[in-house]
Amino acid sequence: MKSVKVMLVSTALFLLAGTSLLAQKKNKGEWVTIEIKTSAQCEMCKEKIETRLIDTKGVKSAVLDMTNKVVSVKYNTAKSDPEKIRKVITGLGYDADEMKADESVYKTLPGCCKKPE
Ligand SMILES: [Cu+2]
Repeated sequence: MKSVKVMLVSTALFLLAGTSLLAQKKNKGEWVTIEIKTSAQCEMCKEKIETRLIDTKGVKSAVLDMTNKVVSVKYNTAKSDPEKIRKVITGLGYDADEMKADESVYKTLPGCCKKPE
């Protein structure tokens, strides 16, 4: 009888440990890469956007390809999302996909970083 009790308790503990492990895994999120089309114009823009993105919470890497102005961003799904990442870019004065640049910041960009008229 005693061994049945021990077995039940250990089964319960095992299940508990299992579910908390699952929960932990869920909270950790996963690393995914998204591509965002920007309005970057020069190397200065590239540098600025990449640096700021890498400093953003939940972002591991950011590489802007100047041939197509697309930035590849690797982020953790538990800590960030595409919306937040696009907002970082628009906050620097650049368009991010369909999201428009922050107008007041765009106005302060050097001439070489502005979109050609
Ligand atoms: Cu620039």
